[in-house]
Parts: sequence; C-alpha cells; structure tokens
Amino acid sequence: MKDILTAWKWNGSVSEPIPYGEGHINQTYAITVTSVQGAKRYILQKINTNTFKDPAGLMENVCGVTDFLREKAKQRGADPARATLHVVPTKEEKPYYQATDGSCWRIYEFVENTVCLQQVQSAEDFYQSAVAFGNFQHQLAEYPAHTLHETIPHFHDTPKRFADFQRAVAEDRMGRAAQVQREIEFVRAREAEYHVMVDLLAAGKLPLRVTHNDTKLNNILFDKTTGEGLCVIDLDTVMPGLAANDFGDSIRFGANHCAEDEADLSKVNFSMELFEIYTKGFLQAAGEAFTPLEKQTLPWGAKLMTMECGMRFLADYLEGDHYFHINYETQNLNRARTQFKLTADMERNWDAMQKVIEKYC
Ligand code: ADP
Ligand code: GN1
Ligand code: MG
Repeated sequence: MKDILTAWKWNGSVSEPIPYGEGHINQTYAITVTSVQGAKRYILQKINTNTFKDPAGLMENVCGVTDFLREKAKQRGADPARATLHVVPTKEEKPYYQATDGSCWRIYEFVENTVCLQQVQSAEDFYQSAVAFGNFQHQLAEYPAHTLHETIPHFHDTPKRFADFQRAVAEDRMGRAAQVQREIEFVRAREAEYHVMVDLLAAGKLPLRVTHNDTKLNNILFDKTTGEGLCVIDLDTVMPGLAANDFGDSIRFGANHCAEDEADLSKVNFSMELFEIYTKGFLQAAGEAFTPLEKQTLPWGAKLMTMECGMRFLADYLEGDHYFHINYETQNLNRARTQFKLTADMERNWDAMQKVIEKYC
C-alpha cells in the first residue's frame, strides 16, 4: 500500500494505513502525515470496483457534488472544509489513482473533531441526521442531475432486487436455502408490494430528485462539540432517485435501538418515537419542495427500503457473502433477520406511521 501512496504528493512522512470505520463496501484506512507543522490525518479508500464498475464516472459525481456543496456552505457562512468531503488530488491532478493491478484508490481529508455513529444513541442525534440528510437533498435540488453518472444501475429498483433474490434462492450455491425457508417465505409473501414506488415513478406521479441513496446513520459525521449533523459522506451512490428512499433507508437503519446484525431479535423493535423524530427533521429540512404524494409515500419508502435491504442481505448469504463485507459466517443472515423483524413491526404500525407523516405535512 505504501506504493499506492506515492501517487500523491506529501509534505511529511506518511504512516502505515490503518483499517478504519465500518462500511460494508469499500476498504477504508486512516493515514497520518507528520511534518514539522504537526500531524494531519487522511482517509484512504480502495473503491470497490466489483460494486462500482465506472470509478471515473463515480469520482466525477463525487467531485461535482462536493464542489457544489462547498459553494453552498460558503454562501451560508459554514466552514466549507467540514461541511462536505474534500477529495485530495493525485500528483497528476486526478481525483483517484489506478494502480497497475487495476485497483482504484482515493484520498479524502479527514474531517476531524467528528463522530460517526453505528447506532442511534439519543433522539437528538437522529433528529440531527434527519436535518442533515434533508438539507443535503434540498441543497442538491439545483444540481444539474443530467450530469450525474448512474453509478449502480437499478440501485433501488425493488422488483429487480426481488428477481435477483429469487435467482439466488433457485441457484442456492452454498446449500443454505433449506435452513432459511421462513425468511425466504417472508420475502416472497410481500412480492406484490415491491412495485408500489417504481410504478408511481413510471406513471410520472413521483419526481426523480438528486438523492444520496445510502442514508445510513454511519454515513454522516456529527460535530463532536455541537452534536450537529455536519458532513454527509459516502457519496458513491448519489444519483437521481426518490425522496422516499432516502427517508426510508435512514428509518430502516436508525429507527431502532440495535445493531444492524443483532442476533437477539427480541431486542430488535421499530421505534415509532424515532420514526416521528426523523420525520420531523427530514420534512422541516426538505419537505417544502415535496409534492403531497411524495410525503404520503414516505412510509412506503421506509418499508420498501427495509425489505429491499433484507432481501439483498439474504441473497448475499445464499450466494456466499461476496457483496457485503462480513466479520462472521452468519452476519448477512442476522442482518436480513433484523430487517424482516423491523418490517413486521412497521406493518403493525402502518396506520400510526401515516398519521405521523400527516402531522408534519
Ligand atoms: P463504505 O462505502 O464502505 O460505507 P464510507 O465512505 O462510508 O465507506 O467510509 C467508511 C467509514 O469511514 C465511515 O463510516 C466513517 O466512519 C469513516 N470516514 C469516511 N470518510 C471520512 C472522512 N472524510 N473523515 C472522517 N471519517 C471518515
Ligand atoms: C452498504 O457502503 P455502506 O456500508 O454505507 C450498501 C447499502 C446498504 C448498506 C446496508 C453501495 O452501505 O446499499 O443499504 O450497506 N451500499 C452499496 O448496511 O451497496
Ligand atoms: Mg458508508
């Protein structure tokens, strides 16, 4: 990896990269550059090119969006260095480096004095994350969407995800399907619902917006001092998408008090209180621009993002865990089970969820 780092110009000595963070897709490291001025940290990432087939297009998106958000931060008097990611160009002024083995690497300035949360710790954190993701979408409303590359085609196309899931079950490459029949049935039983949002989009009833598409709590850095949701990170999936999906993915990950792979399902409970807090923050920040139907369909965003993620985890478990990084054998199965438990809870709370949305419209 030391060789990789020579692609950048450093004014100091560069430390050994240390694995960092808990992302499921890229390989992330922290590095420290020490000079007479002191120590400065950076984030080094190996872009997962199995997932992202067009790293050049992806980095064009990232640079375009971060430049745009930096300008917005300056206009509102915020610190542009902390309000968005900052790509460090290589010696050749490129936004990433492609090594001789084909691997692709990028470096971001490390946003210091921040925390990244793997679980909601307080209602206030979750509210802050809602405001940050809402603002992110609101600010990018004027971004020229047609210039964005679609970094993963059909990313939130739930019927397509279901078809992929069905294929994984039929192939059963690892011989694991027999042990997870209950979970497979849970996914199949909801087939008719997977079309709801894509059909509304296809019928021209929902608008495409510039969305983040991976709005997990750990894709936000919070200011350590003020607790403010400071910087939205992980911009690899910024593409035209549905507002309800950004809303829904945050709900799936954050509106509960457990880890995404919690094995004890009695601890996995959808929290209506957190759902309401997120709704309030998200609609306060971005709701003004939404159509009535967009707001009405937010609960569908929550349910479908949760089911979609659950079927993706289960499909990956059946296929041998080649997509999401795992630390132990049944991690993707555990992740799938938490999503199904949360979905069942949402179904029981469906009317109450609609009422919460109405309250903040
Ligand atoms: P992945 O796509 O694998 O999820 P992320 O881009 O989300 O990768 O990065 C993984 C983790 O690294 C984040 O959750 C966060 O903890 C940390 N991280 C990423 N970028 C920065 C940054 N610029 N400053 C500080 N921490 C960062
Ligand atoms: C992945 O990259 P990361 O860890 O933020 C995945 C999301 C899933 C999420 C589940 C590009 O997000 O779609 O919702 O895991 N990202 C990609 O935790 O597939
Ligand atoms: Mg991430």
